[in-house]
Amino acid sequence: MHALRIAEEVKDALAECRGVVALETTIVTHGMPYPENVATARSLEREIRAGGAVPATIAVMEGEIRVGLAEDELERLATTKKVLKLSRNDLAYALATRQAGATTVAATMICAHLAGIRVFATGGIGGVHRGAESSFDISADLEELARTPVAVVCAGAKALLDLAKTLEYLETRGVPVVGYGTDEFPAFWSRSSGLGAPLRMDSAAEIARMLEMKWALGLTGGAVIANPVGAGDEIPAGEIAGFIEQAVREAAARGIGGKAVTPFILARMGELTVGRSLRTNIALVQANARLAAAVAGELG
Ligand code: PSU
Ligand code: MN
Repeated sequence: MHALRIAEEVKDALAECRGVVALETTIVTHGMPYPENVATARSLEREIRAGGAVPATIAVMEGEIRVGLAEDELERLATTKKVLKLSRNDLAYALATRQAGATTVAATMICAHLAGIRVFATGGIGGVHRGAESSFDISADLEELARTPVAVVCAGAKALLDLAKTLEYLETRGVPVVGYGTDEFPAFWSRSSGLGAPLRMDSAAEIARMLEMKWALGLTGGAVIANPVGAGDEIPAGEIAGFIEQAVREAAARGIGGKAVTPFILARMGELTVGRSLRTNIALVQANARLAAAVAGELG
């Protein structure tokens, strides 16, 4: 396709049926401060390579979907002002108007699928926001998971969301949600949410078999592979709950809505926890990259 540019290394890996792991860029431009964001993005690529797979960091630049960003492209994206936060609704708009755009989970799934990539690692998916019954704010990530066949390895959904409603939505839309080595649905910064993981699997090979079976059956859509942050890196739920409540309250009080909500709350959490939430976010996404590489390697 005209607007899709796949890096040579990624193309070769796909042609040789080697593992490839997609990475998103909204976490870089809207999820973490500079320069930790660039350092983290590079560390994810290293983790994936160390796991025997090839990383494919995805963004929209100069009217193209780039699948596999060069080092200077990543740096440029991270330092460009006014990078769009792209989802399904505005992906074509960014391409047509040649604006720089970072891909969310939803947009990254679409681009990964166009390129033939089946596994993707991120921090935490979007979901049903607290108060969604009046705001109607439900991340497009959930619909994408229902429709596009890419497995998303994450530490659950971001804990600023209503996690119980997020799980209900995923169940309604037929998205498998797998706790990796856990019976509980992880809560991003915390290992524990108090909510059960709908499914549990304990190895990358088992996960790959489930994905192959799902897609062989013709079941559309992806899967959530929920990997709890390591015990040494987590912020226990009881310690972080108050900060989340404060950040969510401040977002509402300032009238922050739509696409701006999640970036505002993540940045505010970094301030309120004096950098601890950022360190945890970095650790969990690195662990997800490692697991994603293992799953990608097991897929036939
Ligand atoms: N994971 C992180 N940090 C992030 C995100 C995921 O650790 O910033 C991004 C993803 O791109 C996800 C988005 O799709 O947050 C969710 O945004 P929203 O709630 O507006 O749908
Ligand atoms: Mn939203």
